[in-house]
Amino acid sequence: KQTNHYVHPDDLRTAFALEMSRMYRNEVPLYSDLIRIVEGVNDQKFAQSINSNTMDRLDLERHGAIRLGKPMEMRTVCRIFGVLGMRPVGYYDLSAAGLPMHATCFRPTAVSSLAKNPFRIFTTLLRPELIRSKEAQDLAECMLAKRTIFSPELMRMLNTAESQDGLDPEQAGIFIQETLKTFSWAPTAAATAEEYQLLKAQHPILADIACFKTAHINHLTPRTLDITTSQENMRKEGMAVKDRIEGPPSRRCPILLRQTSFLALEEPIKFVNNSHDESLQMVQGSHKARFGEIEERGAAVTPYGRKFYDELLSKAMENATGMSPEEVDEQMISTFCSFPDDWDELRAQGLIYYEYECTGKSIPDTITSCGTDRATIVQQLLTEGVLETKPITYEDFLPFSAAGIFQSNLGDKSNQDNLPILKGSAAQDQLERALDMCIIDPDQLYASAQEASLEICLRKLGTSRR
Ligand code: OOG
Ligand code: NI
Repeated sequence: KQTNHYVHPDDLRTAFALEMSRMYRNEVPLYSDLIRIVEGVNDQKFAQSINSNTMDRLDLERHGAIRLGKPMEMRTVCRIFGVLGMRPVGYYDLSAAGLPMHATCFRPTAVSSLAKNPFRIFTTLLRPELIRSKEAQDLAECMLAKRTIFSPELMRMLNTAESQDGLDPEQAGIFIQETLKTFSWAPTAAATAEEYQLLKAQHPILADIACFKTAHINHLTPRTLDITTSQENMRKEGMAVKDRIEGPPSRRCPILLRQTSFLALEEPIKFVNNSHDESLQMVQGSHKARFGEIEERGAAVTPYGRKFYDELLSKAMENATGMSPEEVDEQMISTFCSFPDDWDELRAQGLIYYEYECTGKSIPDTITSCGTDRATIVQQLLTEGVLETKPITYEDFLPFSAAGIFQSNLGDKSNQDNLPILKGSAAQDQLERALDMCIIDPDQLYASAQEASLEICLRKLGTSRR
């Protein structure tokens, strides 16, 4: 079996992420400025904290987002990302936030792959049944039924990759270039101005999903070590920035994910003419969809920690109605006072996931494993400084933050308030049918990363399961 000339999925993903970033920098020059700002802040921040060990993956680290229109697109995208070593992790019900869609995140799952390059794509799928206007629903579905966002060459390469279980370097180059076409910007809409307006009036996201020939990437997001400074620097450069940072307030011990963005740009597009006669002049218009985002990642929280976070968030948001962005931030800080802000405390209370590391110190004679349960031994090893713990980075997303990001970038708030959208219930099974795959539970990944790190340490120390 000659498999060693195939490119490793981790390397394919890195090549893809780099090409995607290059493409987006060309398409949206403002994103180049964003990268420069974030790199400047990261270099400074990194210089101040020598023991940060995230730098190796940091300059590569990105997430992006795409919005898909039909189940078949989701299935194919799932196969494509599979070749890049990315699996669907987590279910996000966006109907809870008034959006007619649900989502998953494609990302690597193995600790070693995450360490190499944790590139993620937040991928939403339209749920036409949640659109109340029958006319808009029918139009969107009819337009989506007609489109193909994958080139024949891409489908051939995808089949090849799956049947031979890998791609050689030449095939990999073709695969990546063809995949990028699917996610590139096509400034000529696949809709007439009337169709576009009809969908947009119903919900701007509908127009964005259904009126184009590609599933354009709508943002890319580098990771910053200091989102507050990055946001200040964005403002200083005159970028139109979202009015507040989503997610938990600023803390000594960062948890989960904080995000902000520069607002989507109004970009010229052309609409097709009613007559479908190509020789007729196209109608000029504009569309707002593409933006640039930054994120600061903290520790992954346990289900118990997440419940606590969600409770505090909704409490703060309830109190925040009618407040200015600055007041909301203050409200968040005061509400989150009850969420411990000390790593040992967070760990002791079972609020976060962490991994174990051997410090290099050997086991003192006072510790014997005979007749003692593992939890006690581990506690002793921690107390004696033989083992230490480090929070595990949160690799996923937050549905309410995502909704905030969507909302800020769809433009025209007024027409969102009269949205005639049904609040649907979560439909994970429906998304899994589209994917033709089960969605992986992120908590299982964090829990097993924590457990595996302990196993490795105990084996190293020779105290494993005696
Ligand atoms: C996706 C928004 C969600 C995030 O970082 O939470 C997202 C979109 O606008 O399509 O990317
Ligand atoms: Ni994002």
